[in-house]
Amino acid sequence: MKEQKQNCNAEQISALLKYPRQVFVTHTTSSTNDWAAECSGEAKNGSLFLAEQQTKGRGRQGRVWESACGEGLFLSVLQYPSLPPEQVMKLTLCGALAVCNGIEVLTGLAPMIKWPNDIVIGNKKVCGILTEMKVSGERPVHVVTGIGVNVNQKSFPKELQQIATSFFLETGKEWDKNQLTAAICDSLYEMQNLLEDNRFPMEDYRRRCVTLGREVRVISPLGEYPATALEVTENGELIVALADGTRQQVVSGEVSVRGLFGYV
Ligand code: BT5
Repeated sequence: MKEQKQNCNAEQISALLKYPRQVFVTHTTSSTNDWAAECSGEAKNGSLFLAEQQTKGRGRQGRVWESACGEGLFLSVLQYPSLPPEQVMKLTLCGALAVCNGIEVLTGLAPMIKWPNDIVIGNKKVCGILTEMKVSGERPVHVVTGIGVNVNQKSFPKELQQIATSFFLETGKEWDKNQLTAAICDSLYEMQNLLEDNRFPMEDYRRRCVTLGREVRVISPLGEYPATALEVTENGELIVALADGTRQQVVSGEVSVRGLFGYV
């Protein structure tokens, strides 16, 4: 029997969640990250914001996130974290690991992580995560974790064909975005509890991280240079070795991995 694609539905997501949260769903918005940030202070901690399409879906540094109607999951989680600022980087890793676990539980696929938080299957990107924060003084006022997952796309625009994949393209069938949302968000809840308890499973993150041991190109404000990725520290920074053997710590920014997304 042909499986029916499900649109996002707040009641269904609420019924599927093991750990209850407020859930808001709309058909069209500019960006679920903006919508979540606009609701900061009013919506409860952990609230979910979902749309069927985004008119201005974005990635990091103003890049566009392809957000055509219906086939992708566009989800933002609004949080008021009690973490000290130095731990906030770990929230990003937490998001990546939770998304991987959620995808694996639902689909049986084995997603991997390109540091810090792209989710890949094989050599292609299946999910991007955009963490945005409003800070007052030393503390974050809120953190919005925006998660874009390619679920039921049958094809991608030309410029993404070599770098993007979807669950449909990997498995030949359509998947329910409500079940996926619940699986990701329940895993996120469990991961964040571990993080706040200082028990974030960094070893699981490292095992999933395709960047480690690979040749990479670091793109920083100081320039672009080749290196080898060695390890991810307890705080989530990437340690790389340069050609002359010097070690360097990469905190954020861009790291292309040789062989991924057409980088050779
Ligand atoms: C990301 O940025 O990967 C973060 C994407 C976050 C999207 C979510 S959707 C819900 C929430 N609301 C938003 O407005 N955003 C978040 P970055 O690492 O900068 O990657 C962007 C690059 O990925 C683009 O320049 C393209 O090359 C590629 N790309 C764009 N759309 C894609 C897609 N659907 N699948 C795979 N790759 C894509």
